[in-house]
Amino acid sequence: MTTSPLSWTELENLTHWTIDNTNGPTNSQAILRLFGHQERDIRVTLYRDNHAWCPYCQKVWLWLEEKQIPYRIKKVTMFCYGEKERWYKKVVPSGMLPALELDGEIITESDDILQSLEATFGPLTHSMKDPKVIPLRQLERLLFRAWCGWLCYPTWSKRQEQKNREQFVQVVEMVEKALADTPSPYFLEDFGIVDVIFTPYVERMNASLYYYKGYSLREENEGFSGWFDAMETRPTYRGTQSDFHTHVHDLPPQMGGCYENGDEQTKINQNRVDNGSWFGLPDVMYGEPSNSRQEALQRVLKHRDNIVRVNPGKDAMVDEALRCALTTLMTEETCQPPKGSDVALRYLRDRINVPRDMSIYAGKRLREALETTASLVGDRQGVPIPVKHRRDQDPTNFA
Ligand SMILES: N[C@@H](CCC(=O)N[C@@H](CS)C(=O)NCC(=O)O)C(=O)O
Repeated sequence: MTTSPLSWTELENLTHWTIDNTNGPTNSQAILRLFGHQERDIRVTLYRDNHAWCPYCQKVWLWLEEKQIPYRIKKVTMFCYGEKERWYKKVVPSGMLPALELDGEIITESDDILQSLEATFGPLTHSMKDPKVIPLRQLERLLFRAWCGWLCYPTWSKRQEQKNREQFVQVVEMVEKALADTPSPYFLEDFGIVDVIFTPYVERMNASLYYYKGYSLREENEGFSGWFDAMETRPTYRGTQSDFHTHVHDLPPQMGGCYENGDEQTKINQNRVDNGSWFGLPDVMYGEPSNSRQEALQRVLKHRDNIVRVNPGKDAMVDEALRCALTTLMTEETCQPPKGSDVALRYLRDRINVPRDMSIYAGKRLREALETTASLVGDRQGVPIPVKHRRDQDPTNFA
């Protein structure tokens, strides 16, 4: 059945989604986290990147959320998507992220930050310097290097590509063994610091290898599979969790390039991540919350003027096409958008950022509604996502 687009007011009446950014579950929009404390109790400010792309920031972010330390968040632009804020260069002249202010002192380097935090607030189950933790930290770096060796360098022969893959898989087997060494799905007896340290890059490996190499880390390895499932039971992790689409397109400029292997499976996976369906991808396995559509709608409503303005399409056309997609999102009926709006709708589909804009299922629902609507008018794609920079994501457009 087709329907006509709802007005903005009608759409507003279809969502009452809200969360308590300050005292509620972990979320990417918060600039203050209290966990029931008073603002005067705050001793910590975390400087992290606007888009939640920086893996080292995610590590510190997760730690603070798990320990429920009251803190402020100041968001900073990464070089790859915009101008570094002048005020931040006065705080950290290199502009590097993350940084932490603890009792007035600025600390950089994520491991130093975690060590200072645990010296002040106590460890997250184990200390970074615990003899059980140190070898696992080294293993995480080994896995990171094997991943970069496979993903971030072009190969000129199938043999070299195969060798890089084998080197990565060898380290994966070491990690699988470490995970199997304890009865819990986590790295040690229970969730703790080691899981926080592994999280950012394992999440990025899962996404990037699926898309660029046709290799599904989460599905092909029992230990990783159990570990991801266990992580997804934690509201802290869910709040920082990204999706495949976001990661595979935020990594190339950050890593200096990601190289695909041209395999059939890779092509299938790429098509799936870029064009859908986004449901059933191994970037999330917990069940979809009942309010994901309402969340997606609420988040678009909040930014709708800027979303329309930055879109390369004409404002009136984008406005109507977007209302069509949102109508479909909420009513599950198709809604015919204006002629020629396929490019505009897919431009937006490709620029939803999880978790910056919304949580993972809300992002999937919105991508799906945009694609369904675009497909009614054509198969043209949006302006390609750049790989050398992501200035198309400049946060000043949404200030
Ligand atoms: N060793 C540092 C690495 C931090 C790092 O590489 N940060 C990147 C972002 S992931 C950065 O700030 N780059 C500058 C920028 O992108 O603006 C740490 O552990 O904190």
